[in-house]
Amino acid sequence: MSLKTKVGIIGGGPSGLMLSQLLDLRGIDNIVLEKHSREYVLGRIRAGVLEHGFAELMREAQCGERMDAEGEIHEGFYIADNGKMQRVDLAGHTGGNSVVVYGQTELTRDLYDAREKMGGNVIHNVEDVKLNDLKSDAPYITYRDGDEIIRIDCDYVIGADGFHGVSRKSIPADVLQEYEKVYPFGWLGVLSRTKPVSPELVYAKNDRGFALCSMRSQVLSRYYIQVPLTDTVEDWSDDAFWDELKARLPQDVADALETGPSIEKSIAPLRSFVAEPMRYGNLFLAGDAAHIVPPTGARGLNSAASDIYYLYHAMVDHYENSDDTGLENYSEKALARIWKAQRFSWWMTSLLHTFPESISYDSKLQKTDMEYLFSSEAALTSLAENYVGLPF
Ligand code: FAS
Ligand code: PHB
Repeated sequence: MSLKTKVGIIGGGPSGLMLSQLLDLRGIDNIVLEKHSREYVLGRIRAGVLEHGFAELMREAQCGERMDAEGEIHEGFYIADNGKMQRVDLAGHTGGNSVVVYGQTELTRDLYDAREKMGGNVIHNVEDVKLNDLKSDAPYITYRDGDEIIRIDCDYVIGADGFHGVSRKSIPADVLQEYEKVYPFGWLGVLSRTKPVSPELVYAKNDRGFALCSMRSQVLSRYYIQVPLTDTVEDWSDDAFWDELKARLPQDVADALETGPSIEKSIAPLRSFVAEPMRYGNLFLAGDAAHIVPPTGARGLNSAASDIYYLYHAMVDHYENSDDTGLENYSEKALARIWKAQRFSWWMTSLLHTFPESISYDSKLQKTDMEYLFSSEAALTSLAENYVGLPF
């Protein structure tokens, strides 16, 4: 069987769904191919903080209603340095900008609901997706549905299939340039139906290791602790997790911590990764398919937002105005903002984590970086403008 569409989108995560919704609203036909079921995709616990730009994109995609009703506006967060708590005033340092605390799971649910309401074409449980004739004017995608091979002819293919997807790997090795940095630790994350310990996020630097106190709502908390790469989830009982988290927090915060059974517990390794270029012929990479950051700066999902914003406007200019400037400039423009998010995520990670093999000189630099941050309005402004999101 064969299908035809203007834009073939591989990946039904936030990147693919957001682009599909925005294009459909402008009458640009598209099909989304997703490897897993909707339930599986919604079962993944990931990001929790949305930049101003991402929230605006959700509203433009007519998916922002629940986010605006249930999400929390945060105008600051805390950094605890071995017990000393200091607040980063995001609004004060960015002329009033803020972030929205709203889980990726919920925003992905909103995007799926919006796709369904518009009769969007999202095909789940696809197998053996292959990208073909990407350098031609008539690229096509094939995938297997049971014993049948389905062909989708399209003008453009969007690779929004995440770090482990097939799209990036469809770019020839002699064309693709990959940049990677792997960190010597991971994050053990716990979700619990407990009241968040603080009204704003707490990023804790501690000689025992980094910890983060976040939330999904006033009754759903999200906590992380830095762990060695050799640790497994089985090594950490709930009690052991809560004890270690308390040991890394300022005493008054630890004393206020409400513990409870974990309803999700997982370990994510930390890496920085960028693939260049983000375009090959009529294939455009977006989101985690092209770049990954350590979650310390809450840039992961938010980096996908600017890719989608650029691609959306480029496709509209192509189909409505026969103007391909946006498509031709996409990779360069997206990468310019991606690398700034990479820098910020690396810097936040370097500032706040304990590096097991760190030499004493680097430990002194880390201490100095923290002292400089809270002694300089310019340094705090730099942190704040990156955290709320640099302009698209
Ligand atoms: P995604 O990976 O979300 O979606 C890609 C989709 O493509 C998936 O649904 C996958 O099933 C599908 N797919 C893959 N291969 C396919 C194929 N061959 N055919 C069809 N479909 C295919 N970011 C933050 O900002 N803060 C965080 O705290 C944070 N925590 C994270 C924790 C973990 C464990 C992980 C893995 C990521 C985390 N991130 C975080 C980053 C994360 O939120 C990503 O930035 C976000 O999911 C990117 O969205 P997509 O680009 O849509 O990629
Ligand atoms: C989260 O709530 O999952 C979260 C928040 C901020 C981060 C990373 C993760 O920097």
